[in-house]
Amino acid sequence: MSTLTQSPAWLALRAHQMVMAQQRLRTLFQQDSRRFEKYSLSFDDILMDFSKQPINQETIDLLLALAHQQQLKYWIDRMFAGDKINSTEQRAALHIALRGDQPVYTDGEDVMPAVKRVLSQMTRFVSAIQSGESAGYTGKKITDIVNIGIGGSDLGPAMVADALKPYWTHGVIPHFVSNVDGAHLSQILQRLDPATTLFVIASKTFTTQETLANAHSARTWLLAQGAGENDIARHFAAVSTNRVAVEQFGIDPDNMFEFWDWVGGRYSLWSAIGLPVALAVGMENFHALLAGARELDRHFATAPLDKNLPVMLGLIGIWQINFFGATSHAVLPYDQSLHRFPAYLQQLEMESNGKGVTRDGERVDYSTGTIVWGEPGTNGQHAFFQLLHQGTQTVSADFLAPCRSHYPLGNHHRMLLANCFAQSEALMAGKSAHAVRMEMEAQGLDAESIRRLLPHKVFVGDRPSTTLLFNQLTPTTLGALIALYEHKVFVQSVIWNINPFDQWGVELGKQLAGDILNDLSREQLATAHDASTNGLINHFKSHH
Ligand code: G6Q
Repeated sequence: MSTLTQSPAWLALRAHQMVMAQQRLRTLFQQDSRRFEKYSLSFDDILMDFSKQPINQETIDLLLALAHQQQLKYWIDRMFAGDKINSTEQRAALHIALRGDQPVYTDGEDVMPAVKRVLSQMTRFVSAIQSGESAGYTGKKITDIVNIGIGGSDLGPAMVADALKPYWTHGVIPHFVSNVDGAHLSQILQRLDPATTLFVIASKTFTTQETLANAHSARTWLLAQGAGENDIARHFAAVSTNRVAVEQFGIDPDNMFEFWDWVGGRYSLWSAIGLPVALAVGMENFHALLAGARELDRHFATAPLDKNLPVMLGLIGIWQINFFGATSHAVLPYDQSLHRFPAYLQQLEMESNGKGVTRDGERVDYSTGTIVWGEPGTNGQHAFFQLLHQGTQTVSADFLAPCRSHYPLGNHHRMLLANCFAQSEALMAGKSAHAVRMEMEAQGLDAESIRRLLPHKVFVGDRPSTTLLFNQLTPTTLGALIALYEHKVFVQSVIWNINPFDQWGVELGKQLAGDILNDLSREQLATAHDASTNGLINHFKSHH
């Protein structure tokens, strides 16, 4: 048994869960008219309502006791101080510095001058592209950006660029290619004019197989369309920590944007990895995104834990995962602009907290990172919500919605939000056998039909959710929302005593794919693997 699951705070929560599991959420609402006020928090224009979670004041007190026991404040301070909290890679985790305005030291050096220098370089580059001063090889203005990157070098900027589409007012359209499947790059290039296309090769290491393959194919395409070797410099930029590899690829060092090993891939959208976003929405809006995150960082670092949004969001997740046995977590944005948000969070949460050993290398005996999934509402309602309402799994859910849409269209936004609120209400309250019977009687159904149908139409309720409402999806609000989830993930990692900033599972995939690529290219049959893998390799070779 681990010290965590035997600790006083953990055992107290376990005992308390047995009490709370007997409580009906709808009864808790009936008993306390101030439940919403008591169990919701605000930060700037973000309202976080967690009153539809199975909690009372004692739950919060016990969760906070767990946070104190696990030294949450100490770990928050260490992250902000630039300590090397990513212990397996001996690195700091300083995404907060990328949007910061105060000196932050790691290895005795303030990182802020370098951060500011790259932001200034981005400003010059963005302005030159947007104004047409840096044009393509025929002298035409660049109109399309293709970001080539994968994982952390794709999901963040792709999600943000999509979410901020109303701010694409600079005549530059961003596209994102990640998959090594040739279909991804080919389908995008089919629509583009090489003379007006700029490629941004985004790779922290500049060694990732998929990204380099796509980058080489993009270059071949450009040359095949009439550009010369000397034109490459006008059409390629790179974002990386690996200057040598970027130069070897032939990218002009002036068009290389640096970042640093203290920025994790999935935490890097605030760095020059955000370049395609900045090109599409302009530097002013990119700075607004950073400012939103910076404000949330300040809140995270200074607000009391019980008033701290990321802390409470993280602790509620712990309550669900470790005490109520939630098997997954649904992210349900009622905002089409956030349609990539669940995929982005999937990486953030599952890559950060999908770990089975503690910081000290001990195997854990409790659940850590959960499965994150989701789709925008209302689409999900016509697909998987059935399982949320009546399935046998415990799934916790976050609903996210803006009060104002960027796309005012008739009554659409009211209808959207009506669905959002109705779903969380139905999940919480359910529909009792009595209510179902009354409904069917009113419809004139006979007793036999009622008896037969009744169990199918009952909703047990008590399905937990948290709702995040914000005024409008502006760059500032989006920055704050993303930072909220980044810090939520950190809070949970501290409770679980795991390192959220490494990703050995990803590294394994990179290594294995390289080995098997050699087998696929060889004449001889593969024999070095297990029978299944050899069989699959050899089948592919004979059918390719
Ligand atoms: C993120 C992960 C991973 C990484 C990609 C791309 O935290 O480390 O998703 O971002 O594997 O790596 P490169 O940016 O080095 O190409």
